[in-house]
Amino acid sequence: MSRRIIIGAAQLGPISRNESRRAVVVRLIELMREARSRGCDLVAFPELALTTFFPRWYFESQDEVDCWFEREMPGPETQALFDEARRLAIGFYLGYAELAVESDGVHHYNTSILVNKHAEIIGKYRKIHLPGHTENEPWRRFQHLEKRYFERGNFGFPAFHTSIGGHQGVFGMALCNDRRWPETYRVLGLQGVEMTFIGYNTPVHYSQAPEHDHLQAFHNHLSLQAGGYQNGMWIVGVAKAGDEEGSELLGQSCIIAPTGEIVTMCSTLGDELATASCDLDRCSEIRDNVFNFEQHREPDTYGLICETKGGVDTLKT
Ligand code: CDV
Repeated sequence: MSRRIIIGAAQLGPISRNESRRAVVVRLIELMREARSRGCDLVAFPELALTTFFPRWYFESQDEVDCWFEREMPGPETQALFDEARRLAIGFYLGYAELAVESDGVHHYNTSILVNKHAEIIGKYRKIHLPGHTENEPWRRFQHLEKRYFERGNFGFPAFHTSIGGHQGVFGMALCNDRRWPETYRVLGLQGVEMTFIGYNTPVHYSQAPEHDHLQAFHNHLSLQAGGYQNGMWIVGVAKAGDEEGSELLGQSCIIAPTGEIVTMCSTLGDELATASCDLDRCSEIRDNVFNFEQHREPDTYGLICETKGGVDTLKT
C-alpha cells in the first residue's frame, strides 16, 4: 500500500508590470492543462502569481497599492482558473495578494490557497515572515516593500487534512521567505504535515549583502531540503523566475522528498512544469526513525526559541 499522488510544480517566467490578470490566468491554465495531461492530481503555482512582484516599487498612494490586490477569490479574472480546475478535476495551490475586509476593517495579506479538484478552496494561509523594509530606500537597486504593503498573517501555520488524488493526507503552505526559517517547517511537522507547498519570488540580488548574490541558488535548496528532511515531509517549491522588470528572479522550482533529495527540478527561467509522483507514506522513513519527534525531541530544553525574538546576551545572564 502506498499513497502516491502526482504533483506539478508550475514555475512561472516573468510577469511584466502591464500584463493583465486575464493574460496571466491564460498562462496558468496552460500549465494546468499540461499538468493534467501528465497525470497530476494537483498543480502548484508561485507566490503572488497573478501579477508582477509589485513590492519592488514604492507607491505613494494606497490606490496605487490596492490595484495589485484581489478583493475576492475567485474574482472576475480568476474565475476561469477555477472553472478549468473543476473541468479537469485537478487541485491547485496559488499565491496572490489578498485585500480582506474583516470585522475590524481592511487588511492586506500575502496569501496562498489550496483548492481541491472540485474547485473549492479548502485551505488558506497568510504569509508570516515578511522580508524587506517599510520606507522607500532609493539607494537600493529596487525596493522590497513587503513590510509596508502587507500585514503579518493571522492564521499561523495551519495543517489541512484533505484528499488529493484519492489519498487522504496532511498538507501545509508557506510563502517565500518562510522557507528560510526552520520554525516554519517544525510547526507544520509537529502537526503531521506530509507535504508543504511554498511559492516564492526571490531576487538574485540582495541589496544588503550583494556579496551573497552568487549563493542565492544554494540557499534556496539548502533551506527547502533541510526543512523537508528534518521534518520528514515532501516540499514543493515553486518560483516566479527570470528577468522581471529588470530584477532577476531565481528559478530552480523543485519537488523534494522527505529524505531531503530533489526528485525533480525546472531547468529554465520561464513557464515550466516539473512533476513527480510523491508517496506520502515515505514520510515515515524519516518520522519513524531519525526524526521520530515523540522519541527524540527534547522540548523542555528549547524554551528560548519562543521566549525571545532576537536572542539573549549570554554574557549578561
Ligand atoms: N518574496 C520574498 O519573500 N523574497 C525573499 C527575499 C527578499 C530574500 C526571499 O526570502 O526569497
